[in-house]
Amino acid sequence: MLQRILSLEEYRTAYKNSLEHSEHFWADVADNFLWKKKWDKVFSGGFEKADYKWYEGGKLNITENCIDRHLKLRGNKTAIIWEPNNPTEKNRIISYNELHAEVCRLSNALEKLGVQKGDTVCIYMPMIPELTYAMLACARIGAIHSIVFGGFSAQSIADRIQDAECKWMITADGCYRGEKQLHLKKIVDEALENCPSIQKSIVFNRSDFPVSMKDGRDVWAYELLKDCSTEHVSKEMDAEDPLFILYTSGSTGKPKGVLHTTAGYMVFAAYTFLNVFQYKPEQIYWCTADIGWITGHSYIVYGPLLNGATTTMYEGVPQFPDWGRWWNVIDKYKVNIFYTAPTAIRSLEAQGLKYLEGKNLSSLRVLGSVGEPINEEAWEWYNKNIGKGKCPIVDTWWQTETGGILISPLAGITPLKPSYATLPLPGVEPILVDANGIEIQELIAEGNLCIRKSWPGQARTVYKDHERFIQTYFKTYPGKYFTGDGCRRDENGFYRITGRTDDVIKVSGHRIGTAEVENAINEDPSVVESAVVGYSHEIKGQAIMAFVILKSEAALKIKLNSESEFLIQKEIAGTVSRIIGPIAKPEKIFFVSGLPKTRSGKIMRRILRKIAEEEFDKVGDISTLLNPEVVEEIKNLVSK
Ligand code: 7RM
Repeated sequence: MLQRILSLEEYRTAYKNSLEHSEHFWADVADNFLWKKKWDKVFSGGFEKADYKWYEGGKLNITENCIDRHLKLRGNKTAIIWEPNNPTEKNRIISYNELHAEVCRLSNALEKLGVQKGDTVCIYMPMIPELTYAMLACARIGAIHSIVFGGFSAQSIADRIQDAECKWMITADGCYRGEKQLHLKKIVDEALENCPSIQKSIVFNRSDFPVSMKDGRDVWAYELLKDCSTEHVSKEMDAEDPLFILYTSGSTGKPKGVLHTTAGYMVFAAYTFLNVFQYKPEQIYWCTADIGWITGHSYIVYGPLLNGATTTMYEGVPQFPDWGRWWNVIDKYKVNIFYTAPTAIRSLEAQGLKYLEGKNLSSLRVLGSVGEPINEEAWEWYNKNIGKGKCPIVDTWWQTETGGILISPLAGITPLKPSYATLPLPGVEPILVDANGIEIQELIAEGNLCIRKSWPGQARTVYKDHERFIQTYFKTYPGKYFTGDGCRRDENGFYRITGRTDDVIKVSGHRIGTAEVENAINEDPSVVESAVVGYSHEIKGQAIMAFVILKSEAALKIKLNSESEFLIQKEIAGTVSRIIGPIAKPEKIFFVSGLPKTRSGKIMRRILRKIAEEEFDKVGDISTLLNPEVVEEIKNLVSK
């Protein structure tokens, strides 16, 4: 098995070694996996053409590493603990043996249907074990999974299916989230109306909601699985064969299909999980993310299973049936490692301490944070009330594109500093560059965060758009990977991520592009044009503020009847929800007569951002704008 870094001294040695003998370092890490054939070359290529490859010539199947290799010693060990939305419903405990049987069965079923190596499979599923089986079955037969988060709309699913030309769909009839019932199959049916590339849609049964099955297209999973064997010979994959696509928002245009490949992602997910959380055999691990996001891919499924860990999957929401639910779950399963997002920590903090009463959290050893900067107050609250001052908090910085954690403390091994992601993992070399792209040599510095050299978990491309991949990540600062984040470095060389410097916002840790939201708002029949920015929000970290120019009829309605203002705001929020999903709904919508624009017609979001933060004195020089007068109008609206 993989070796953990066990002391600060070992960390320093490993770090130095990883930079000086990079290929040797990553070969050593990769040696701990099951290969059908070892690689010929550890690394090749570079950033210029973004043609880097890891472990080329290697042959493997990631699911053998996630499952089969554990069976001999740990077949009866729990792989997945599944906690249902409703605490009165029975939970499910799935051993590695059972996981193996289920994944094999589904692999056989998919092959029986005709799913082939290299096919793209869209998965739109609730947080149930079958979602994990579906991803792993795809990986086992060499199909590329493209998971769409359950909170996205029919239109978003359709966009993603079309972009990836998915041939297959895996979904469920419905699911439960808190008090809500979600009719997933209905949403998928709507999406598939515009997706002729889909040949079959496999439907798992999770709810008792009535669904209509389309003849020739829809198949019940239980029918398909009925006589499939629980043994399956996995496909031999090349190291650089695609493993999955995951769509993520950027500053411009539609979400990008970030592509990860097999061996590099595997090595990196496993290595980071083990070292950051310092996972020890028999520990119970729980990450509260949804598998529809990268955090769920890497740190609910692949990272933990590759290490033979017990990973917890919770179907519901933190406030159901009340805000004590997560503490009950920790108590119930004696969770040792708990990984969540700052936005959740702040929501829980806001409930006061009463929900913690009577909950035994003494099993906790390590706490984690991910998705957005964690403010000091939330860090301290988490440390004191959840970790009882005894659990290191790993503030893990990474991205969909990085595949796994790049900067983070190693729990109990490297030092902590509240609100700092602290030090890079061995094998990762962060650098700060100034606005001109010059690397900042001073130790204490602030700048744009870049990474100097490739690491195995790095995304390989944007699916079917390599040019966009190069443009987005490697052109701003030639020769470096640009993260899109601003960052500070202190006297110890610790990194503090300050947030995105582009038009990407993190709302409750969910990544959303302002351009997507604007496009959705502009689809609304009442709207002429809009501009969207993020602003600080006490609980969500960031929230969405929209400035909208209405068509004259709609504007007139508001003039005549002030109630219509609220109705039109609701309508626009509804439009965004329908087109993207509820997570992209603007928190605040202001109707304006114009948007601040340059003489060439470009919207000055920088000005809107300052106004949204109510930093009116930092708006700067507006005299060169086409329409400086709107700035005053917008300031007045926002400050009201
Ligand atoms: C894992 C994930 C990536 C963006 C990234 C940052 C922000 C993530 C932290 C963080 C400060 C952290 N992937 N971010 N983790 N900022 N501290 N520990 O979130 O692709 O959805 O988003 O998230 O801005 O660029 S993501």
